[in-house]
Amino acid sequence: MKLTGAKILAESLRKEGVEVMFGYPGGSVLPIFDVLYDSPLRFILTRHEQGAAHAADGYARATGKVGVCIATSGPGATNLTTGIANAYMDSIPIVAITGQVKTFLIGNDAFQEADVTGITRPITKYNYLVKDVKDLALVVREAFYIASTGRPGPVLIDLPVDVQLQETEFIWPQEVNIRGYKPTYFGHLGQIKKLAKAITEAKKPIFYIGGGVISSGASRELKSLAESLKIPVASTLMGLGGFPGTHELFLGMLGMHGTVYANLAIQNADLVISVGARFDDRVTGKVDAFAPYAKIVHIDIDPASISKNVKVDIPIVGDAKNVLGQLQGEIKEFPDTANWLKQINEWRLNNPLRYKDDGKLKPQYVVEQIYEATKGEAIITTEVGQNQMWAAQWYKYNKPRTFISSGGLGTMGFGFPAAMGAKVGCPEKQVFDIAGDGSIQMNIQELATCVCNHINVKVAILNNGYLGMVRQWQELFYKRRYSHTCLNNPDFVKLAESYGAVGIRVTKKEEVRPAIEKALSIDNTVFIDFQVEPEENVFPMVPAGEAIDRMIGGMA
Ligand SMILES: Cc1ncc(C[n+]2csc(CCOP(=O)(O)OP(=O)(O)O)c2C)c(N)n1
Repeated sequence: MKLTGAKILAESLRKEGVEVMFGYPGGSVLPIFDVLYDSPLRFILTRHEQGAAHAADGYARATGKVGVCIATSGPGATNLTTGIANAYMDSIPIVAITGQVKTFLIGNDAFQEADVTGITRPITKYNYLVKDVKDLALVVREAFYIASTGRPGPVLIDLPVDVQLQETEFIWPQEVNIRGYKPTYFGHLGQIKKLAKAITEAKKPIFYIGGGVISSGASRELKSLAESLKIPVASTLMGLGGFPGTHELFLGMLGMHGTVYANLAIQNADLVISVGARFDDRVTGKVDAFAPYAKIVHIDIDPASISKNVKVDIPIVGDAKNVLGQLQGEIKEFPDTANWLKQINEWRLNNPLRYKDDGKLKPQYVVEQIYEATKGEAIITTEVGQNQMWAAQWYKYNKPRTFISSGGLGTMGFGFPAAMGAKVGCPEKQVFDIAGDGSIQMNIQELATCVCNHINVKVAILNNGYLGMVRQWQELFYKRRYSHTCLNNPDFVKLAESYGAVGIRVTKKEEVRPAIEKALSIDNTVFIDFQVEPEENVFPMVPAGEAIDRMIGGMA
């Protein structure tokens, strides 16, 4: 039977197991929206295309499936780009579908034309402009395959409106075979043996884990290896949840706002085993001074990321789960790490994460109370800034896919729509967006999406009246010259109410816990406006470009 391009698209999405899409309509996607009118696919109308892309991203991070978003041509498509770049930087599988002007108008500056494949080339893993309806089914099949295999990432399909209307026979390709695209899933045995030997000989080994542990589902293998070898584990922001946050071998986050003991451990280690992490500058600080005494091992599915930032002694290309499984079989002798763990525990005892508890309303306290009230079982999303770092430091993530944050791009406005996507994907979980008063205003319009679709998320606004993280840098490095970082905020409680959500205001420490409990008991989206100490800072902190053991505000 012949189907139109729009119908082929819907059928193909169904074949891929897509349950939900986030998006926004327009002239160049009208045929698709017409098909959606009577399709069983759940469609969630966001209030901005950026919200749709972040929602698809949050859905993907929470569920491990591919997130899907759709927008019209021109401004709809360009509004998606921040969300696409965000997913690209954090290696998140999404498929973005955009409408395009009619094929014969492409290149003519037609109304609402934007060269979206050109614009997104550097921020997608792959992208397609479909000019012939006969290619469409295969393109969709390939797009999902590319997005979700190897190092995951966003794929874009740009679909001209006339192609959506053309008809052809719908043939679903059974297989995909893309020339030149063959991810390596298993590590080279010789390299793994080298690593096993290095581990046996090490006196001060450490695991440094990143988001790759989560995307490859390697947490179990990692835990079993770390426990049997007694090797401590430090994590990047993206890796949080990849190893249990309450485990005695866990050192917390490392890098710019990492714990003192994680940073000291890596700087004194003789073997750093990096798993699915990319040596981001927020982690390494000054690269030449990073882990100066260590042999460096890098396990990563993406060969291009190996030795990109830091020169690696033992490179291992492969899927983290497989490689750690292979490694387990190769370890013949266990290292003796007793002294090393003793030393790390001394650092830990002397330099715990801390804040001054002076009876005022502190953001760290708010995050701790969210942790207690949700028993550590919520999915936490974050915005960007101090709120993000406090959420990383003060909530403990015991399971993968429970901490969802914009790591690579650091996108303000990510957390709220991502929370929406996560809740749609995991309706049985509590989802909390830990937000700043600046960031939440970047996609606050998604309140309407939440309320209209009964997406029950909680938002904890750590309202300090400032663009806090930038203000912190101005305080520390620009002599407190607060240039354009003081905010003039709306009444968040009234604002939430005006959308049909619930707003709660908290100004005192003793109101924190009851407010959180109340929010959790309400079956609606709730904004809690925590009016926290305006000039609280995130510590410890490594100034940009310094070695990561040059921390301020955290050492005993
Ligand atoms: C889209 C975007 N614009 C600008 C920045 C730069 N930036 C990083 S943190 C920050 C301040 C965030 O303020 P707020 O959301 O109030 O959070 P706080 O740091 O106070 O917790 C800014 C402006 C960014 N990360 N993203």
